[in-house]
Amino acid sequence: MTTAEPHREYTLILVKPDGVQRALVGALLGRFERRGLKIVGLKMVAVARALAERHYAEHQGKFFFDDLVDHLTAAPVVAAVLEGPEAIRIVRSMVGSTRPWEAAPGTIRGDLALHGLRNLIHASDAPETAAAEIALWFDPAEVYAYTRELDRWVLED
Ligand code: FUP
Repeated sequence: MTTAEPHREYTLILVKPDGVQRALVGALLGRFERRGLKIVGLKMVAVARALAERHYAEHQGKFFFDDLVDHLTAAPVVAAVLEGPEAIRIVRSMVGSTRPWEAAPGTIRGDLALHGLRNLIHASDAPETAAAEIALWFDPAEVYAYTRELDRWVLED
């Protein structure tokens, strides 16, 4: 998998336990599909504590780390790899600010999240983290390369 081609940038999203429990999986994936992004990997995961700790390794030692891990392991999550031009930045802009009260209306968190850790979704924030997170959550064979007829109407070439 490469991010060298402009149309082939990849990012990881997690519909976190609050998103799954609130029955928002379809609505959240639908937003990304409607934007034109391609789902190239998708699965439900009952998250082991060790996986949650690795996912949030950058926050290890912070006061909220245990709460973060508790939350991510509280119920299954849905993990997806999304592909598209500028996928990382586009998905982050659709997700909105970390704190729901700062998230702009029109974003996922600005429309659907209200409080603190209950911010529904995780999305990779940079090319390096996207590559590391995709490798953490998916085997290479679980990320599919396929063409969609509609892409000639979504992409420029
Ligand atoms: P985001 O990328 O927007 O999900 O935000 P971060 O990776 O910075 O934070 C990950 C999670 O940590 C968020 F879901 C919320 C939580 N967090 C706190 O609880 N307190 C903080 O001060 C920062 C983040």
